[in-house]
Amino acid sequence: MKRQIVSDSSCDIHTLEGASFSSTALRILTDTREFIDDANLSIHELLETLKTTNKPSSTACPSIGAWLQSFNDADEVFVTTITSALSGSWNSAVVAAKEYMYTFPGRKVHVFDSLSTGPELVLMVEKIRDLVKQELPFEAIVETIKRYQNSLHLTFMLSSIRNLARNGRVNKVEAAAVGMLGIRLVGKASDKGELELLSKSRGEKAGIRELAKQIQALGCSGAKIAISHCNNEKGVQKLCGVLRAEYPHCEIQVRNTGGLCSYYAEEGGILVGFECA
Ligand code: X90
Repeated sequence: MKRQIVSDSSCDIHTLEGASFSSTALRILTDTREFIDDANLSIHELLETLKTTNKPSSTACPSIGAWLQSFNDADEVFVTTITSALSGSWNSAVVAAKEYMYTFPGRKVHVFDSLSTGPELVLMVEKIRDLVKQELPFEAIVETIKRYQNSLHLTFMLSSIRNLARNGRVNKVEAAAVGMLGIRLVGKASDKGELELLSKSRGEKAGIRELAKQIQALGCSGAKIAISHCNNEKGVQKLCGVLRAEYPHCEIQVRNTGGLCSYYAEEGGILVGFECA
């Protein structure tokens, strides 16, 4: 029996060691170009292109056809998507799943709405991989992941929410913070899968401190933390210093944001997914 783990490209990874994994690309559209968020995308080129234009840009979720292809002819498919509160990705995947099961009776697809993005998706797909390795039945995996999801949080620190605001992904109060120079916005993915602002800090140092504080306040268990950042090695280093002191036995993964998260988190943005007790 063939099993496939699939996520949309908001999860920042294109391969998953020890699993048959596929990432389904979202797209980033500028006035002159279309960037496909796959393994070939140069994040540098994407960010440079965005810097040189003041014209509107946007993103697009995977098509039903793209999802169907990524299911890779498997008998059982576990799909994770970016929050359905901010993207049509989940909806598109659900339609694809229905079509797939109709076309191939007996095959199974479950689509998890992460209510989050980036590193929280990484934690989810890695947990699915572990359960697949244990050869648990399909339904048991689905139930275990639903419970696991309840123990996860995503926090972030952003220096700009220009792209979120211009694409209508933040509310008016939050959009008012656009263009505040030197301000770091710290927030989390809400229970509904929306962007929730928790505080504004003056400067990077205070922002990182605040981010670490929120991670602790939300009940981080200190077992496993996944971090994605958009060109902010320095900030991540500082954050890891604080986290390692607080959680000496924690597994901390650090990676760069992929195309979709780089577009919305923007230069300097840090996303942190973690398990809670
Ligand atoms: O369908 C599409 O075009 C994709 C739209 C995605 C919009 C939101 C992306 C957020 C990326 C920004 C900071 C973390 C926010 C977490 C809220 C759940 C990352």
